[in-house]
Amino acid sequence: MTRVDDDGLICYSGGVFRTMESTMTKPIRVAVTGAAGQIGYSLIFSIAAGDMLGPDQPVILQLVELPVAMQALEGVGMELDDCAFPLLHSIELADDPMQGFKGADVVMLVGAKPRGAGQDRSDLIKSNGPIFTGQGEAIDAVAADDAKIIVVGNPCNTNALIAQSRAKRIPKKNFTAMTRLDQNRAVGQIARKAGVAPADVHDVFVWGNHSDTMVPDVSLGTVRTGSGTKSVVEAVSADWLGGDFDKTVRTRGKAIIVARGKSSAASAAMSAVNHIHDWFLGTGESKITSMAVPSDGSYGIPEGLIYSFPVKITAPWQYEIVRDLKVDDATKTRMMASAKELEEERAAVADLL
Ligand code: NAX
Repeated sequence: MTRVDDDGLICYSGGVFRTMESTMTKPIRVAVTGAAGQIGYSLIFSIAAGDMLGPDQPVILQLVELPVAMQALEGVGMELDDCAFPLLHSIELADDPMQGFKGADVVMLVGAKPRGAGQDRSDLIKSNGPIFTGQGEAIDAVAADDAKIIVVGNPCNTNALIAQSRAKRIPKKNFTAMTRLDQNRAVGQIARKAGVAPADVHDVFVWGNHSDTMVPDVSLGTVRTGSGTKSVVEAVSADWLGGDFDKTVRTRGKAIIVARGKSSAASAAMSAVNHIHDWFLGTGESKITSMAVPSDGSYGIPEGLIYSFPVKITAPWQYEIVRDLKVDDATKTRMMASAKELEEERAAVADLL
């Protein structure tokens, strides 16, 4: 049996008649900067495979690089072609965000310089900050009205603030930064310690800045074991949570640089995919996830800072900060220290805002 779709194409797949509904869904335009970099090289293949926006959602990839990296980007584009991803509607390459962000529904700001040897955080802010003024302006000028933005390039929270300040047309709430890698690191450590799969660990999250002042929080966390679901605190020891666990999560980025000689890439790409996936499609079995989003003043965090909170996804592309959690004094002190660090970062880039 055959059937002819609107374009006159006969659709037949794997012996099962398949309507072309999926390929007739309007493609989502995803712009990615730094697409030829380490993270980009994992990220864009995962997006094209459907990991981020779901198995029925076609995508248009709009890949943005510096002029100097365009040749490498062309090579990446050739590899994307060679994968023949069923969901990859088309690929556009650009060395200018004013072109690369045109009509983008999702903008993933990955491109930035990683921290060099001997560079401290304030040097990094000064060298990467200006990238995000231009990109914020390009988002304002040409992206979709309701574009959703994730900033991965470090210092990601403050870079998101800079881009947001230059894109007044786009709702402020749509500017987010990635702390999902920190959450995933925490989940990975707990799963390993408890002897379960990461899929059995839920509702662990992080507060604050994507830096070593972040605060991993397991107070809502659960672990599913053979003998039922327990709180994280019951499943692993409190001593370990307050000691090795906390330190490992907060300093994991540095440990990976020492071991690999390069910063995290595949895990960062996976986490960016998770961030957008959950924002669009929900958190599955978990009730919450971590996203760095504009503070609304909850928990005394100064309004406007892009701060990692536990959030609930209430509808596609809608999140709400989880309010009124009981926070113990020690955690509150650390949350405020991370907020203070973000206030200092904001002051350091005041001329860019
Ligand atoms: P790479 O140096 O491998 O790649 C960066 C790419 O960005 C390069 O190809 C470069 O040409 C491009 N680029 C630089 N400026 C650009 C601009 N203005 N427009 C477009 N492209 C531009 O770095 P990679 O390992 O991919 O890391 C990218 C960023 O992610 C870094 O800032 C890094 O610090 C940050 N990270 C953030 C993480 C997070 O959890 N938020 C974790 C991983 C990573 O450290």
